[in-house]
Parts: sequence; C-alpha cells; structure tokens
Amino acid sequence: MKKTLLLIFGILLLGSSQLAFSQQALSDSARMAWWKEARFGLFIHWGIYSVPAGTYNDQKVAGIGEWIMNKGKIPMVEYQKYAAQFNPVKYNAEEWVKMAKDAGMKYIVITSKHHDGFAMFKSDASNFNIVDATPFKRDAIKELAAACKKYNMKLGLYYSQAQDWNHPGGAANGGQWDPLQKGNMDDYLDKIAVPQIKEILTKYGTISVLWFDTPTDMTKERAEKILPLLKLQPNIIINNRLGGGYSGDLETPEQFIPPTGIPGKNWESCMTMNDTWGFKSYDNNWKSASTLVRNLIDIASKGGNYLLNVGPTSEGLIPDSSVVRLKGIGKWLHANGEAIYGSSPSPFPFLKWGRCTRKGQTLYLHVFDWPTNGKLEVPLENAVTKAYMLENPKQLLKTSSENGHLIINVPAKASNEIATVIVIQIKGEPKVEPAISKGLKGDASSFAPGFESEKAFDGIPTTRWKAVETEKSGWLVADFGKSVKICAASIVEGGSTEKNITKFQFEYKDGNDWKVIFAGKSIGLGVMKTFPTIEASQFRINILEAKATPFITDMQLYQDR
Ligand code: JFZ
Repeated sequence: MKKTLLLIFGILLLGSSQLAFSQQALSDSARMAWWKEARFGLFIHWGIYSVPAGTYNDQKVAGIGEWIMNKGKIPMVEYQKYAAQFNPVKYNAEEWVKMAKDAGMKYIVITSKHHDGFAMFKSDASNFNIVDATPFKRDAIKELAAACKKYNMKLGLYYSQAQDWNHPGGAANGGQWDPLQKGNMDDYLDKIAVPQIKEILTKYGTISVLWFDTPTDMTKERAEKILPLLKLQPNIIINNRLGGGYSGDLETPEQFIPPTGIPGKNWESCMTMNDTWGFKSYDNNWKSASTLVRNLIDIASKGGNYLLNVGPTSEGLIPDSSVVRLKGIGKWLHANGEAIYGSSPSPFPFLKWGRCTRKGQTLYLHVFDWPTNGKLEVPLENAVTKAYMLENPKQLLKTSSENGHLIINVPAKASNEIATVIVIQIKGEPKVEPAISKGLKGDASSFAPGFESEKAFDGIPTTRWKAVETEKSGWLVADFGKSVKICAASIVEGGSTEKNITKFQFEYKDGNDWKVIFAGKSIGLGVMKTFPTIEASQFRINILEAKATPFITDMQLYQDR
C-alpha cells in the first residue's frame, strides 16, 4: 500500500514539474531573446468588474474600471454577486489570439487574477473563481492557453500577488473598507496567492511571462514565498512589480514612454487604448490608431516593448473601438514590421521629423512629418550605399551630403500618413552628432559635492545634478555661451518611483528676463517636449517646488538645423 502511494505521489510531482524538467534553464540573455525581438504585446484586463462596467448603484464610479470595488467602497458580499452575473458566452479565445496575431502582436498577457481577487481560472485554493462562482463554468485561462499554443502565441499571466480585496488579509491600497477583509497578509499569501500561482504555473503549459502588480506591503520574506515557484517555469520572464526589493527582468513604465528610454534596462511600456484597463461602458476617450502606431515606433526607437491593453466586455467581446485600432496597427505592421521586430534603438538623440530604429548598418527612418521641399535631412555623416522606401523597395532614393548631413531626395507625398519608413544602408558605425547640450558644464543655483551641474549633461544615467540638502527648489542652466536654435528638450529626473519635483518651468533667457517655454507638475522617468524653435544662449529648468532636495539625472536640448 505504502509503495503504491509513493508511486502515485512520484507520478503527480513528476507530472506537475514535467514542465520544469522539460525546459532547460536558458541564460538570461537567451531567456529574454524572444521578448526583446517581439517588441509588441497585447495586455488583457478581463474580470467580473466588466459586469458593472464602471457603474455602481446607478452612479458612474470615477477611475479605472477594474478598481470599481475599491473606488466605490463596495462591500465584499455585494461585489461577489457580480460573479453570478458573469456569463461571457461570446468568449472565443481563438478569435482573440488571431486578432492579436493580425495586429502584429507577439505575446499576450492576461489578468488571471486582478486586485478584486476573482480568479479567471479553476482554482482549488478559492471557489471565488470563474468555474465555481459563475454560470459560465468554463476556465478562461485554459482556453486561452490552448489557443495560444495552437497559433504559436507566447502567453503571459498577470497575477495580483499582494492586493486582494475579497480574501481576508489581502492588501488594499488606500486601506480596507469592509471588516470581512480583515486578516493576516501572510495567511492570505500562504492560503491563496502561493497555491494559485502554483496552479497557473503548472496547469496551462508554458507560461512565458508572469506579470506581478502593485507590491503593497510586500517584504523580502513575502516575495521569497513566491520566488521558488518560478522554478516550475525555468525560462519565465517576470516584471519589476513583485516587491521585496526584487527588480525582475524588466521595468514597467505605465501609461508613459520614457523620453530617453531606460538605458541599460529591459523595459515595457504598458498603456490603455482609452482611459481604463478594465471595461467601462462609457469610456470612449480612444487614442487614434495613428497615435498607437507612433507610440510603438517611439518605444522601439528607444529600445522598449509596447504592451497595449484591451478590456473585454462581460459578454466576452473585445470592444469594437479596440478591434478597429488593432486592425489599423496590424495594417501598418504588415507593411513595416521589418523596421520594428528585432530592431535596436536609434543612434540619434533626436530627430525633428520622426524616429529611427536600427539593424546593424541598416537604419529605418520613420517619418512622421514629411518634408515639403522633397528633401529629408538626416544628421548623419556616414556614406549611404542604398536608400529606398520600405513599402516599395524598388523605389530607390537619391542621397547627397550637405554640411556633414545626409540629404535624401524623397517623393512629394508620404506613402503612409501614420509613418513612412525610409531604409538606408550605411558604411560603418553611425556617425551621429550628439545633442548640442551633451557635455555642457552648465550652472546651477546650488549643488551638493559630487552632484555638479555638468552631471546632468554628461548623458550618463548613473550620475546626476543635485542641489544642496537644504534646498527644495532651484535651477539648472544650459549655457551655450552663444546663441543657438533649440526646438526640443528632454528632462529625466530619475527612476519610475523618483517623482520628487512637483512644479517646474522650462525657460530661456531673453535679455535679462527668463521666458517660459513649457511648465509641468512632475518629471520622474522624464518629459520630452518639442516646441517652436527658440534662438537663445541660455536655457534652464526652474524648479519651483519639490518634496525634497531637487535633482536631475539628464537634461538634453536639441538643435533645429
Ligand atoms: C496597476 C493596477 O492597479 C491597474 O489596475 C492596472 O492593472 C495597471 C496595469 O497596473 O496600476 C498601477 C500600477 C503602478 C503605477 C500606477 C498604476 N505606478 O507605479 O505609477
């Protein structure tokens, strides 16, 4: 009898970690290779919050739809009733995967459990799940995993490891609002999060990404309850939101594109198509397909990935407005994907008319603003061996060099309103002029030892200017010593969590007066602004208010030639 039991246990363990043994652990770079090549993925926020769809007690609840329970302070018993109304019979996982594939997306990340604690998969750890608590009774993750396997689409799972508003002890940003939520967080982690993460990493085949979120109250010890589970999927990629000091494999700027990328880091910008992740019936503030394509190009030109979101309805349909935009993006990528997939960042600090991506000695010039004089000016010194339109490679383009700059003779009209890609093959490494501000000494209202003004202009992400400890305001000047024509500026404060400045103005000196060019209330990972060309010799960031001693990691100004 004992032998039989041991045999069964052995088979079970073997079974569950069959995956573990079958996947040899790759080196970090090999493990990230597919992800870096992919550049573009689909984020899916789907759950029972799509039932109220932004309205509670006939009242519109402000904010992102998947937070309606928290924003509406809905009691647990009340909210859990939405599960009984969740019956997405029109859900067709294969349709979703085909739609993502046709849009040019290479991976999908879906919410297996969001902050509301509802599992979109069959779970033995809690019956608050799609199979046990809804009339639908089908495992949505299981069906999507099968469809991804069938169409060779990489699958990632979002799991809210810390926040859980329907299991006692789960964390709740802003504080719990229902006594039934009270409990011990470590018990919640041991009884719900850890068992469920084990379920999603053992029941659905290869999981390529695990996307944690909001690491509220996550300590190193709590993170280490979860980390060993990753061995079940040796080549899985995790983001930087587990908490406990673990930075994972990639940074995740949210609803934001870092102006100078995040040098030296893998990063993925996640973004909504409207103003919500989860479905809200009345949120129609949709970005255009053109904006979404240009975001993808902008992100790729800075070495990042784009994780673009859809919020399906409670019927199981992706909103038409999202479907239309996915088609538009797919159309552009179908013709120009070569310039995005597997590309490397731009060698140019700034291009007035668009962006650039690269593959070795081939540069892809993504032109947003088509020249009216039939000449595209590129701040590049290299000789060009071939230039052509990506969408029509037979159409070779003449090139010449003027004042050390490449001039490309282009047709009168752009071939693609969103972005027309011109391909140039160059000799040697790109010889590109740095930003005119690179290496400036600059000046500042004050500086702490080792944090002199020139540290903000050296282009090194690990050095920065910082005012003296006592200051909570100050200024940093780019002094060119002569008049120059500037049409854009990028300012980076620090990492994603370093939003210290709360009020600032970017100014230029006109005689004895400082004139405002643009202003703002936060910088953090950075702001990038283009503006009508200004001719002056001094420009500065004037920090009017900050939570603590102000600092700037990088400030660059771009010339209008
Ligand atoms: C989180 C979630 O709360 C939200 O519901 C959605 O899933 C989104 C993708 O992620 O929202 C965040 C997380 C982090 C920040 C902002 C919103 N942040 O670091 O600024």
